Parts: sequence; C-alpha cells; structure tokens
Amino acid sequence: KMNIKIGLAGNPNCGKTTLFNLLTGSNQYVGNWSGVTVERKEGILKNHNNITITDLPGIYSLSPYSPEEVVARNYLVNEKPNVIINIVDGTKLERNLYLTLQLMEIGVPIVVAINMMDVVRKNGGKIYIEKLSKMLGVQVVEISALKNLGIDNLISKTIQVANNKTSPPIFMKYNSNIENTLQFIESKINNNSTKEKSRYYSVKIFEKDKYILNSLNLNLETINKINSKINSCEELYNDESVALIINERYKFVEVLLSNCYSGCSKSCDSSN
Ligand code: BGO
Repeated sequence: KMNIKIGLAGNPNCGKTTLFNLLTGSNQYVGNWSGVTVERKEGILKNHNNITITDLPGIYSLSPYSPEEVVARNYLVNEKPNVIINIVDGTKLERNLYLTLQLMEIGVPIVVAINMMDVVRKNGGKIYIEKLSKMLGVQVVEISALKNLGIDNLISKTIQVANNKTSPPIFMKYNSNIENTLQFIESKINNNSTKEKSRYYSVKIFEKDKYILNSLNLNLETINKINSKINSCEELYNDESVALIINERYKFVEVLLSNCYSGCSKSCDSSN
C-alpha cells in the first residue's frame, strides 16, 4: 500500500478539530510549524497505518497576511500532500466555499466534506451534492463530525482521489480578460519549480502577492511586462487586481449556491 498524506483544511470553527480527533483517535502528535508559534498537529488515520493526516490552521483565504495562512499555503504547495480534505461548514456555505475555490487552485486533488449536516437538515436546508460536485469538478460528501455521520464515505472517497493520479486539476474560470492575463503570466514564469502549481503562482502574481513574486527570482524585464498586463486589466475594470479576483470568486460562489442549495438564505446557522 502506498503512503498517503492528507492535509485537512478549512475555515476557523468549521469542525476541523472534531473531525481530526474522530479520524485519528489518540494517534496524534503536536508540535509547531517551523519559525512560527502556530500549532502543528499530525496523526495516523485509524486502521490505516499508511495514511498521515496533517491538521492545518483554520483560515479564510490563502493570502499572505497571517502566519496561519502562510503556514497552510506553504504546506499545501511545498510538502505535496496527496489529497486535501476541505472541511466546509454547511451552515456557512458562502464564506466557506470562497476558501474552497482557492484551495482548488493549488492543484492538489481535493475532497470537499460538508460538515454540520445535522444542523443544516434540522434547519430545513438542502444541499444538492451531485450538482455541486459537478459544478466544482471535485468529489463532495456530506458529514457530521459531531454525530459521526458520513465518515466512512469520506474516507473511502479520499483514498480513491489520492490514488487516482490521472485526473487533471480543475479550477474556477475567471472572466476572459483575467484569464488572458493569467495565461500570459504563466508563460513568463514557467520553469520546473512552478510547473505543477502554475495556476496558483499565476493567480498569486496577478494579485501582486510579494512573497510569491520574490520567491520566483524573475528578472526585471519579465516583472515589468507582467505588471503592465496586470495594470491594463486594472484600468479596464477600474479596480485593483486583488479585488477583481475576490469579486469573481464571490460571483461564482453565488452561482454555486443558487444552483446547489435550498433553505434559509445563503447561510443558515442555528441562530436564524
Ligand atoms: C463547540 N455538527 C454539529 N452540530 N456541531 C459540530 C459538528 C457537526 O457536525 N462538527 C463540529 N461541531 P471545532 P475547528 C460548542 O465546541 O472542531 C461543533 O475550529 C461548545 N463548546 O462541537 O472546534 C463542535 O477546529 C459549546 O462546538 O472546529 C464545536 O474547525 C456549545 O462546532 C464547534 C456549542 O468545532 C467547532 C458548541 C464548548
């Protein structure tokens, strides 16, 4: 059996700790991510000695503004997990799916586990899982970590996805002007270290993410060419590039929700 590395990612309070404890039991070790005081938790999947699970810090996005976000994205980009389990709080779909779209761009195979389904159902919400799975292009499963529901299904889908090396990564598409600029950036930065993650790198450069730009050691001429393309996009829409990306993601989340969710408005926690 091949060794499998799973990264557990999701928003704060989505139920990640509950799921991690359920999956690993007492087979856990806690340390720190190097250089920062963010807790690093790892464990072995119960009854699967070949499968390691790394619990990533809870985050809302993959920007470089907090140590949690930097730790999570560096792990996902550099430590090459075989699969990401993205835990989504089913009562806060809009905000949580916004992270899902970003995780997909990293290019690591992903399984979306919609948690808190006991609450969603109790509140009369319904998520059309097959439709959502089709529109995202990734496996989606419903779980309740608290009530231990859907966990076997989650594990078998996760192992399937980790073992399937043939399926190409799937990303959300931005509008054609942004896509053209992303393609241009990709053509300028492509080398061996970025090839596998070229979508992630091109979006981050479009967003003017300094960490990423500095890490690539591009020459000045290339940087200038890239910046002038980004600037024309910004002028066209009269907005900053990072805001253009955020808007497009939220627009797509709206489309996902209107097609795949029915119940109390867009988010539906027990307080409504
Ligand atoms: C408290 N269903 C329900 N109903 N609740 C869930 C589920 C689920 O599937 N999964 C998790 N929770 P964490 P992060 C709590 O702690 O795992 C609950 O941040 C409380 N605590 O029990 O900590 C879980 O690691 C007092 O709730 O999430 C926890 O991602 C009153 O969601 C919360 C009510 O889970 C966050 C809840 C003293």
